[in-house]
Amino acid sequence: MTDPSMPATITLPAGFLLGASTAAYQIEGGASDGGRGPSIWDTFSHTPGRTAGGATGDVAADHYHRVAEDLDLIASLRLDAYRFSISWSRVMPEGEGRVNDTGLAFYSDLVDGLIERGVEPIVTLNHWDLPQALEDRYGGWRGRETAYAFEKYAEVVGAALGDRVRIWSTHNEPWNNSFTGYGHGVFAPGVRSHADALRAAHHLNLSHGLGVQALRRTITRADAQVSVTLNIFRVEAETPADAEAARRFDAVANRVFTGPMLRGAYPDDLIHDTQHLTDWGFVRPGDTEICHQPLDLLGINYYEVMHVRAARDVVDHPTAGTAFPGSEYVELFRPADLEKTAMGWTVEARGIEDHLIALSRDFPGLPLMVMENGAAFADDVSVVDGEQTVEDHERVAYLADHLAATCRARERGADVRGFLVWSLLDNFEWAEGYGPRFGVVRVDYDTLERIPKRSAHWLAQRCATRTLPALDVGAPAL
Ligand code: IFM
Repeated sequence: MTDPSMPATITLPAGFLLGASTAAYQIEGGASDGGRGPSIWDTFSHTPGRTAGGATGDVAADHYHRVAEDLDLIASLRLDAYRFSISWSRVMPEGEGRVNDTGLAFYSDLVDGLIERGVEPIVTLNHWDLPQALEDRYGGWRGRETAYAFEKYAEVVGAALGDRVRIWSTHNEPWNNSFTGYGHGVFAPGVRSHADALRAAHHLNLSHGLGVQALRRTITRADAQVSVTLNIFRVEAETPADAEAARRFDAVANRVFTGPMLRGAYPDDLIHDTQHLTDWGFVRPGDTEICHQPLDLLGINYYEVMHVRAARDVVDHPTAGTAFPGSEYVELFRPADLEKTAMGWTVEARGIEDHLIALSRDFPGLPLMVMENGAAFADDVSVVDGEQTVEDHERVAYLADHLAATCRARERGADVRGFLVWSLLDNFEWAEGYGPRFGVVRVDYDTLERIPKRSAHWLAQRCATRTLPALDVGAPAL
């Protein structure tokens, strides 16, 4: 007889997509190959002092040259779905106008290769690597013209891949694109201006709406699902007295995107909180209607809970060296008693469960998909019988707990359609270079050899058996 007090094995729901995510600049390399033009991340990473150890994406995981091997790797893991992003400057080297057929063919072949292997391709159009030409010509996302260039780019990609790709995201984490790139300057293009960050956020919102319209015009699959992937933060106030701090942070971090994209308006409190920085004159009549397009899916990237409390003095964000616009007196903190990843991020699986339930209530009728969840840990390579292995039990525990929490959120009514691990491969972690390793597959950066870690075998088993054994959940990392 089974003990009812023991947690049961979780069976993954039919149709639930389990897989892994990557992004172009983080894995591709081949930075000047096949007619690719430079992106703002090429320029930024080649500028001294911008990335740890001067790391660039010139080679990264060399996926551009090893795509056949990587397709076989994906197939060997039996992933349901593989999410990748398209390098805009590989497809349109100047960001607009001329289309580079070689670049487009690379992605078309990748899509075919996935479908042949029974893996669902999921495409993101913008994962931060804006063509440098658009930065030079229009000031990048500060320029309204960039939103219209994005519309054309979406049209080109939609027309080329829209007969085969079902699931699409316009942008990945526009928060980082705008606030980290144009506000804090820690990411490309390295601009430090809160007013510019808000301006960039609006043009990303506008481009999302234009991009959705362009995809709907060009995709021919009748069952297409168009989404945007946001890292909506799970914001938790330390005490009831910190509720105002939580409201402010939620406005500038989350509702600046969900307002126009999902509700058709910028929140009044956000405009009020940031009026000392900008008059919001860049929002033209009719813009928010464009931003607000019907979506089939909302992509969510979740890593940790954002714990906030009110502060007496202006608080600079620890990694950014500056405060958040309109949230100058808000402190983000990480409770000391919680486990941390190699990024210093807290491990709180219950956060994803609460988050998905809250989001499904906030946006009823809009299905959710976890497009990224994962963790960096200091992986040790050991050699067993002459073979290299990585026994990354901490990552297995992290993923098992977060997948279980996602399934619980589903059982409690959240319409979650899938869970994608960040990331398939160790990769270029932006300003942090190649130090943090998020992959379930290790990349030896000297030889570029791929070594599936214990977590890759764990993921393959989940995909094959469609179960998550209770033993894995809450298991201490060995
Ligand atoms: O590597 C990034 C990814 O590009 C976007 N989401 C968070 C990941 C980990 O920092």
